[in-house]
Amino acid sequence: MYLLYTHNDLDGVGCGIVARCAFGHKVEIRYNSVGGLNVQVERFLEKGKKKNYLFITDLSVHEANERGIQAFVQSGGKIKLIDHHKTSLHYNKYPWAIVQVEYENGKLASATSLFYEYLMQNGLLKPSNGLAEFVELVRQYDTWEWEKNGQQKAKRLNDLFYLVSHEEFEEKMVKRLQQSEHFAFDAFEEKILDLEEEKIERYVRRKKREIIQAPVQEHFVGIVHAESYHSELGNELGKENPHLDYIVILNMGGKKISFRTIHDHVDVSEIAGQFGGGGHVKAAGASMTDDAYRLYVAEPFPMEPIRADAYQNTFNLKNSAYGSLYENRKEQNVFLFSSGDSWVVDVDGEELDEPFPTFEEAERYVKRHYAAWLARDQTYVAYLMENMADRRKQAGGTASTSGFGFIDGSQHPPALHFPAL
Ligand SMILES: [Mn+2]
Repeated sequence: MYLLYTHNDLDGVGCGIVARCAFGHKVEIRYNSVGGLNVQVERFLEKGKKKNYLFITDLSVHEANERGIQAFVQSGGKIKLIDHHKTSLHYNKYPWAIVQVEYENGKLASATSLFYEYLMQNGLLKPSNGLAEFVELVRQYDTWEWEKNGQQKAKRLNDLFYLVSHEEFEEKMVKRLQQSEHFAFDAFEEKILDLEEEKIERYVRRKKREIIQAPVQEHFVGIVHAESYHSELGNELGKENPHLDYIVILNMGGKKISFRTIHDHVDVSEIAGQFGGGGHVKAAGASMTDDAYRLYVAEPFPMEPIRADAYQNTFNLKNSAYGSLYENRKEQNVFLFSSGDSWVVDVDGEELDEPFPTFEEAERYVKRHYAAWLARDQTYVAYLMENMADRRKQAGGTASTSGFGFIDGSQHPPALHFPAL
């Protein structure tokens, strides 16, 4: 008898589907959360049945189980752990583990693709075109390669996965892969997936209005509470807020945390590791420990959500030669303008000492330290007029009155001509 203990996401259940194609009813499959696996493995080791063959895929075990597996295998037990998480790489010192994050051609591995290849190489699975296509879709989804490849089908496969139970998905896919040469959705699924896509978009849009930003340890972090669509949210919120080091998605009911980043300077698997979790460099997860609760839930709780940049502006644009105005919940006016080769930040009339070499760096600073967003045109125009009037007063009315100009000799841009004003 074969046993498969695997993860309960698409990649984990992908392993279940591959196993079913290889072993039919001769495999017992259990889908586990990250936290649920250790108990299963403990029970398996306690029973100590040497005739069963256990595969563990897409998940890792704690240290006691690691030692237990090693002892069990040394005494003749049969266990294989196949994973692609960076935080599992140290298992490679054991003969019972195959952990690979990346292929030689630079593509990222998934548990499903590694398990599929393992079974093929060991003569346990016959090659099939449809199954190969399915495995590749799972791999692209799990590694997020689908996005840069424009492989919408991989994304839709994951959407479909969350619309039905794991068992139903497994059964549906196995039947389909055994019957046809190519992997495809049927017309009804296509229709449902269109609806689901719209639903996800609405959900993500709503969550964009709930995100708060907080300094946590040495990082600036975006925090949002959500039960579903963590990958989509992590990606969207990360891209919309590049000034944040990483995004944290809290599932209070499940007591779980997801960590996502779009940046190379942060490794979220290390951050998840502080709370006993793990994963990949750009996507990781952990259980909600007391520490995590304090840092990500309790302390930031009184904070208000950050607002998105005004997006329909004609005048107040980023990187503008006339300067760009930001505002925040403290009603501070933060004005970014270029002066010579650098960008200066003015907060309520006081210029910061250090200029920035680029607009992007100035904006990143302003967004991190002032939680500010790009103001709307209306606010911008009012700010410029007031600012000008103040300066005129200071200068005793000697300023040029032709058009909307800053006073000559100031560091501000010299002229601003908006016919619409
Ligand atoms: Mn995976």
